[in-house]
Amino acid sequence: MNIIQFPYRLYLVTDEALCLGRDFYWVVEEALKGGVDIVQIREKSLPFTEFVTKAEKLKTICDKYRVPLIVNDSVEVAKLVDAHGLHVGQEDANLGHAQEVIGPNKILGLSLERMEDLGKPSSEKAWYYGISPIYATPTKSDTKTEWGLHGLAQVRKATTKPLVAIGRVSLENAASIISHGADSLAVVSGICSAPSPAHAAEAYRKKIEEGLKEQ
Ligand code: TZP
Ligand code: MG
Repeated sequence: MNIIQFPYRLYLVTDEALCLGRDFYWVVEEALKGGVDIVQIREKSLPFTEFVTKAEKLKTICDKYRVPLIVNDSVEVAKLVDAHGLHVGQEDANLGHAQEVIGPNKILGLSLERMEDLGKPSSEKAWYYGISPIYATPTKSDTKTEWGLHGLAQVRKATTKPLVAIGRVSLENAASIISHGADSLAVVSGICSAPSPAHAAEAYRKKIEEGLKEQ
């Protein structure tokens, strides 16, 4: 059965360092129980073989919940573990090449860092855009535009592709980000570092429902 079905609403982006010493796979599984419906494995410093092993384990867990696993940056890892997709930034792999390597029915995500990124021919190949960052966040410091709600609304007017907001998405700002046009919220610390990742995910889902009613 096909588990690729947009729109996803709550996108967990992993960071083991933010799991407060708890078992990484437990954190992800709790988040899935709470209502995360898409997961991205994001590893910036793991050696290749460890990245592959970790992605394989996560894929098994995600498959159990019928939730797609997306790999950040590495076309090779996405291909090797038969992930459901790949997410890249502006400086990373070319999306056309990535699609050729990983296959035609794989989700391709692209981070938008500036309004001009939308006009690039390669951007058209993306299945969804990351609004990166919606708010500046300590989790990722090398970012460019802080889009804010105004920037998000501008991108919303310029494209019909799904928009995923990422960057300091909290329970306080979640509903307003959705009501300003985001289809999904991507969260790292708000779930990975929550006392209960399952309860946090449930709470984000409720905020998303609130925001959708105001769209
Ligand atoms: N890309 C843009 S902001 C960000 C990424 C990976 C990190 C978001 O982390 P947090 O903890 O949800 O603010
Ligand atoms: Mg990247």
